[in-house]
Amino acid sequence: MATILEDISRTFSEYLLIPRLTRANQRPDLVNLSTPLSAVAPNQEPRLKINIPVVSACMQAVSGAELSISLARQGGLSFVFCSQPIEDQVEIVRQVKAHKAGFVRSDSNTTEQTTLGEVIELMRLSGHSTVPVTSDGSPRGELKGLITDQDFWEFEDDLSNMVKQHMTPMKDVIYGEDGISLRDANELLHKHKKDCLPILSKDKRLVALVFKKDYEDHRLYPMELLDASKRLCVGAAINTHDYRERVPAVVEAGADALCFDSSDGFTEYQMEGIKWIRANYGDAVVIGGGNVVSAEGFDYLVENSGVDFVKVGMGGGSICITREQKGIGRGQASALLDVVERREAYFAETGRYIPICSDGGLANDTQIVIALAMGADFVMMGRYFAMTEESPTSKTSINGQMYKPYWGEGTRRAQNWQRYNEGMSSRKMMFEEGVDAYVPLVGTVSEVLETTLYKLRSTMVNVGADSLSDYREQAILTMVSEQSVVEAGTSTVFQFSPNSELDNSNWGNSG
Ligand code: MZP
Repeated sequence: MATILEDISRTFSEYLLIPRLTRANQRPDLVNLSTPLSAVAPNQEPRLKINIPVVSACMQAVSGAELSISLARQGGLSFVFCSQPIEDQVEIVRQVKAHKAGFVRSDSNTTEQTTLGEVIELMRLSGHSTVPVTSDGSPRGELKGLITDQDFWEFEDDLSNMVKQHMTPMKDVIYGEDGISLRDANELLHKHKKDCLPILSKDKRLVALVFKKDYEDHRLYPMELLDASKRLCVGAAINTHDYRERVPAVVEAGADALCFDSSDGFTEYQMEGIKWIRANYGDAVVIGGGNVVSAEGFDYLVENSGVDFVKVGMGGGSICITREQKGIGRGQASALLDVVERREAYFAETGRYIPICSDGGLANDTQIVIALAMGADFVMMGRYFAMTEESPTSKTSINGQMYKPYWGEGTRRAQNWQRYNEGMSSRKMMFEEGVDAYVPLVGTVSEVLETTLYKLRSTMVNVGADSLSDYREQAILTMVSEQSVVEAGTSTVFQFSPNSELDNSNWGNSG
């Protein structure tokens, strides 16, 4: 006979935190939000950490290049969706890695014999105001000089002049030698009052460029998530069908972490996939597995496959109808608590710490705060990011309000049959597990995260925590009755002007 669990399936909105002692030296801005994304071996540092406990969902309406760049600049990580051809996903990963930060490969170059008119056109197309002049016009050619938009007057100079007549020649170019640190390169820019520093090999070939603008940008984004080469970090979703081809391609493009995108990861297919990646890449690659909703699912992935982090959630996503369609899933709070309890026991037994990601169903800032208190190391969100300027969809005006389309990966529109047919060869979606919807546009990634993270930091101080691991340790949660939910609201007073401009935490819906 079937086993019936005694506990009922619970959601985040059924819990509240109890305040604990706040010390005099605690302030929200001093709280550390960094969190591991890779498994942590005993007495070792994690191989990958993120600076804020937030990642974006592996979804077409969410994780494109622009959003991935914005989120990495805030300290989080995106997982570029895999419901697209491998080469398209690779292109997005490349765009994020090439975006900026430190040493960049020069993508617009010219030669001494090019005309001024042609170089102006190149500047217009590329948006760059500084163009290296190399022997053959390639990004690795011998550097002959630099030409910038300050070196000519477009409407005064003869546009048929050669670049050579206008450029700053090599004898006057300040450059750094290959191997120079970013700090030293920035010092050279500062000392010589330059905007761009070419980095040259011993034989004077162009290797990279360092820009003053990037240094200034970095100061604006102190939490930026960068790899060892100072490039922005980005993750890539993979599936159990084509990982043998997809993984090498996204790793080669520079993906910093991989994550299986599956509605149900408690499968032999996924375990085999993780094992294949470990056999081929060892620990050089960070891999997330899931989704699971039970201790049993956690054990299966962790003990059999060597997964780095485990993603929890089934049926809670804002666009998800899996529970209605198939009668399977679990309340997100119950699922998370079950998996976290098992993770703690596993840590006590082995000394190995497995980060947990709570995926989907977060309807407002409070629920993020509760999920992290319950033991999630980070949260994955779709709707939250679909509502930002940077999500990869176009805005639409409906009755004077701006919206963005948001659709589940289980819809006919997304055609992500791989997410729902683990390992199986059928390319058909027999029925939909997601809906196609609109969500209100609420602002930029940095605007929404600023409020959310400030609230998180503030609650952490209320429970006396300096870091997310302290927070999990210190948190005491209580269940709420329906009456206390009414008490928590403002139902007994009449509000003249809801302060909606200051607070976007309901993310545009009732949550
Ligand atoms: P949410 O943040 O919008 O509530 O949920 C996002 C999560 O829902 C994703 O990370 C994924 O796990 C899940 N998802 C994506 N598509 C579907 C679907 O079509 C879905 N059912 O459930």
